[in-house]
Amino acid sequence: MSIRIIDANLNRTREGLRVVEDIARFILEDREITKKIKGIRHRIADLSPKKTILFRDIEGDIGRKIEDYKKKDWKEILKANIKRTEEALRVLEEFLGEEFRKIRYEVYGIEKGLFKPKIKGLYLIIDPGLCEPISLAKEAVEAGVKIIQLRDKRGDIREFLRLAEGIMKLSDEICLIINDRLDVALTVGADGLHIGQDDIPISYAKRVFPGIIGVSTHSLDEAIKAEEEGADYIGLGPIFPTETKPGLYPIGPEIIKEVKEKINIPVVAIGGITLENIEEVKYADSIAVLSAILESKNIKETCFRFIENLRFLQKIDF
Ligand code: TZP
Ligand code: MG
Repeated sequence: MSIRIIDANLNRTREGLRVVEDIARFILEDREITKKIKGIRHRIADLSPKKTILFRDIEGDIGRKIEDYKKKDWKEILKANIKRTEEALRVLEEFLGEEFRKIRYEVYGIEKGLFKPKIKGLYLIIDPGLCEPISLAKEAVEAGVKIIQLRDKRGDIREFLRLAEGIMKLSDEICLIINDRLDVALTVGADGLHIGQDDIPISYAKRVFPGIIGVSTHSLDEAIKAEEEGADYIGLGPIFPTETKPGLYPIGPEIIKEVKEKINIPVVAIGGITLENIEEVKYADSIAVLSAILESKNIKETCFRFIENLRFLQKIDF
């Protein structure tokens, strides 16, 4: 009886989506994806035939088995549940039609978004010319830092590769972004590449690099252009005066809101950001910090305070 198939697959879909939604909401803190999944759950409820439960026969289900519980991490749980949802939607499509095909394709899109690194919260830039990079990265990761950009202007590729791999090994939770060097980003399989206005153009980098690409911008026009050219996020700054990149005119925090209104990709505010002025950059999706962390006495504590302040200032609500 097909009604039992429909009942089983509606349950699989709802359960799978609920797990994915909670991971998007509480672990990834991705407001947009959470909203999308919630919308899909409601549409499925509207499309579901009523009272399929009357035909449910748990005892008589020949496929029922009790599996041993195996502990998994959230990424495995996410993968398993998204697959379970897609498979169940495929079955519902066969029995209930077209609408479920549409939903299945939407879930494929959501799946891609879920595994794409998120540019959000604190974005730490590590410059090995200014610190001992691996131990600093280790402390940062322990404090909960999720995005690290490695920026090595010294020109020694072997050293750059060694450091990039060293940071990657610290945790598979971090999104590692390589500054300038496409060859290093590709070789180590970094999550992202960050380029300036005079580096390799985005369109060329995109031909070979599968990860996210960020571009430094200093004005609204550059920000709009970067999005049009396919950047996944922009760095916007220097917001405040900074000695880390002298010679660039500070553009002030007011521009952040203006840029946010004009583009849809994440905006990373950069330049002279400290725990004292962080509130002024709260409209950015993420803030990039170099000296305020690299020069602090207690790296872990400072990272932690940046993360906590940002969480407070950017209030996550659903
Ligand atoms: N690009 C614009 S400002 C800047 C870069 C790389 C330096 C940011 O460093 P700090 O020390 O946080 O001001
Ligand atoms: Mg550069």
